[in-house]
Amino acid sequence: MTLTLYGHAFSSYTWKAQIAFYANETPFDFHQVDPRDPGDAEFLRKVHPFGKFPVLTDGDTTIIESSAIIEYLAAAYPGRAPLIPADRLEAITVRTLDRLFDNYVMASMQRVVNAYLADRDNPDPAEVEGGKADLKRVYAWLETWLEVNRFPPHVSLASCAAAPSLFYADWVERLPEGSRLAALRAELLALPAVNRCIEEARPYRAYFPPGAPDRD
Ligand SMILES: N[C@@H](CCC(=O)N[C@@H](CS)C(=O)NCC(=O)O)C(=O)O
Repeated sequence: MTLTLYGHAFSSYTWKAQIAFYANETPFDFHQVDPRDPGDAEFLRKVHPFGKFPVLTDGDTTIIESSAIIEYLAAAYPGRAPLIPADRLEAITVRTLDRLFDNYVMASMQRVVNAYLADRDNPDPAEVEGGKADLKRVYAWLETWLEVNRFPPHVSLASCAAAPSLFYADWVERLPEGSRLAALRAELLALPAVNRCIEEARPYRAYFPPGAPDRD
């Protein structure tokens, strides 16, 4: 059966799924979506209530939402990467981190990005400052968590969620220098599966609305 992943190389949630594919060397076709393409837009609207990607098709099966795609890969195409730990209690930690990175790191970074998308020259300061304040708040929580817990072995669902969210969040609000969280970001970025996403996304950096820094 052919696995097809619909997404975009610069999209953080697409990375999340791609990292799982790359870590297990699971073969797949990549369909780079162009939301201006009527066929792509219609397909996304049909399969996802908000037309969001990534989307995975496996024959007649369609999976939406990045976390569900990774759960699907772990169940249907297991490989050496412990995407979802077999131990059910360890799996809870991985799923909790996935929710934290998506709902608080990614979402707060996206809030700032959305303010620039709405008005690149005059982004709403309440949205920009609100998003940055929420990032600082979740950074502090994660720093405390990392003081007492070990991050789950790579590459798990937690790594897949943490890598793109920390990659882009740091561009919006820098991680504190010398922090455990900054060290985790560096560790994640050095993983071959993550590095591949970074390189594939490099040509699109000019699209980052607040402006991409000259690093990474
Ligand atoms: N909760 C979704 C979020 C997906 C998402 O926000 N995708 C963005 C790209 S990173 C998207 O589809 N943007 C286009 C749009 O919203 O129309 C998931 O985990 O897959």
